[in-house]
Amino acid sequence: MIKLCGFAISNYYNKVKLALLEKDIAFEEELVWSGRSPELLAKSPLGKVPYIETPDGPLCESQVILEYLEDRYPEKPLLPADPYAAAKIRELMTFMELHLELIARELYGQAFFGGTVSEEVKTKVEKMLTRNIVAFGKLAKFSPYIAGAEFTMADCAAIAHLPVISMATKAIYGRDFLEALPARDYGKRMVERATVQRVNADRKINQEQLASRKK
Ligand SMILES: N[C@@H](CCC(=O)N[C@@H](CS)C(=O)NCC(=O)O)C(=O)O
Repeated sequence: MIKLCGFAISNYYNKVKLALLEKDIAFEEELVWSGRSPELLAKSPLGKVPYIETPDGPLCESQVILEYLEDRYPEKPLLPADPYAAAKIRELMTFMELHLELIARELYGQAFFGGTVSEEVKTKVEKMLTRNIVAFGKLAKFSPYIAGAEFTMADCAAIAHLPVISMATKAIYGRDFLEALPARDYGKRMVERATVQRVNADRKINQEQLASRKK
């Protein structure tokens, strides 16, 4: 059986968990905090989560994991069969992760974890995110799903990443940078899914675990 390892406040962990749930793949979870322990580095060489344990060995990097799950468990696909349509889904995911999430991530230390981010970083992130969100808005459909009529693996990423980007920009700049897009309504629609409700409930439990860990 697949074992999903990591922690449930991680957006990347939840992206993978959503794919497992949506594809109806049996899996178990193991709580693993990111870090530098030799045990973790043996399975995820940068000490990042999530990673999964498969019957063939460990695998890290959420997008690689999703592609593996798609190949290994094709019964309930999260990608269209048509190569161009599938590539458009991957394009959208690349935009969300490389051009939105990774940029916004520079704010998380201050937005969520009590740290500080320099003015220089804030200015740089604002400039890049403003430009990249306009570009993302040209690709995203939100009608009703992020890439159009079907729920795809891009929704697993969007559901996990977009709210975090909204919260981080609101916390740092006092304004949700995604407000010009129908991201809030999309989020409300997605929360109606049982899979998303489970992910959100587990995230809350993990938030409490993190808080008691810090005490
Ligand atoms: N590219 C990675 C990103 C994973 C990632 O950044 N995970 C965070 C938790 S949300 C982490 O483990 N951070 C700890 C670290 O970077 O050392 C993926 O897609 O899985």
